[in-house]
Amino acid sequence: MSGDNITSGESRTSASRRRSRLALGFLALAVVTLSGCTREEWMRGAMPKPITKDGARTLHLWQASWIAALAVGIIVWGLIFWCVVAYRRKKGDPLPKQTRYNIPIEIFYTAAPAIMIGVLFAFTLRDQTILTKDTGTATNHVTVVGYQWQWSFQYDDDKAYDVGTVAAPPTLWLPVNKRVQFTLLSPDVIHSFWVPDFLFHMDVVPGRVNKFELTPDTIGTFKGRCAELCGAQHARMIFNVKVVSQADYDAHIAQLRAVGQSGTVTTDRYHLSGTTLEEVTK
Ligand SMILES: [Cu+2]
Repeated sequence: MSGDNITSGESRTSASRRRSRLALGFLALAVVTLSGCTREEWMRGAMPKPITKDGARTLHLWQASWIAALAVGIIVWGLIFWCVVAYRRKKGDPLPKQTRYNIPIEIFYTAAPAIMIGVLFAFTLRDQTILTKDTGTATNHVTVVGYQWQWSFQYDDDKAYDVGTVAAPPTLWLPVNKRVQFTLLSPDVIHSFWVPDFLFHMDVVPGRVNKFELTPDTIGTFKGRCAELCGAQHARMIFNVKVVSQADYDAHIAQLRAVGQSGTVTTDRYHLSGTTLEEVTK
């Protein structure tokens, strides 16, 4: 008897030790995770700071969705904890009445999520329509070609271009505060043109001409990548974006022209003609 007591006592101690170790582990993880974020990053819901005039719209949609999700979460968690505490079964309590096929409740929990999704959908559709609108006000036009495994950027108004290679990723130069319209083309498979700090990306689909606009308003160098798993070297489809003053942009265009990268993009695989990619036969 006394031997059994010692064993169960020991296993209780080791179980509680395990629990406290687990709790400490979670606490350490929380500290590490939370301390990595500034207050501003928390307020943005871990989204990058937008570097375009248009990015605020995406950010607000993201923040509002989180607020709505948290409000629903608080109500649901609150109800769960209230039930757990208020209706905790006490010794000798009989099993409560079991409820099933309660039509009003079933209608409610079918309709409520449908309404929530409907609201999220409506706001998303509204913002997407605005963000992908062709406003006709762009004063800078760039044709982006995504191909296995890099990008080329043609500055349509300035008749110059940049072509990347896996060994030497390209840089897209954009003058600050100038509305730019991107035209996205692919000669092979689906890619996705993504600059995380734009808070926007769009697929680059062969046989389709996709367009979108934005106005970069923050000078700096930013990272870009392909956001669509497009094959073995997908991860090497990286590039940089430089948002610069008009003078710096003009200097870069002059530099491209000086090294012969003027006119329309021609690589060993394709030649760009308007929005058509002509295959180069070797
Ligand atoms: Cu790709």
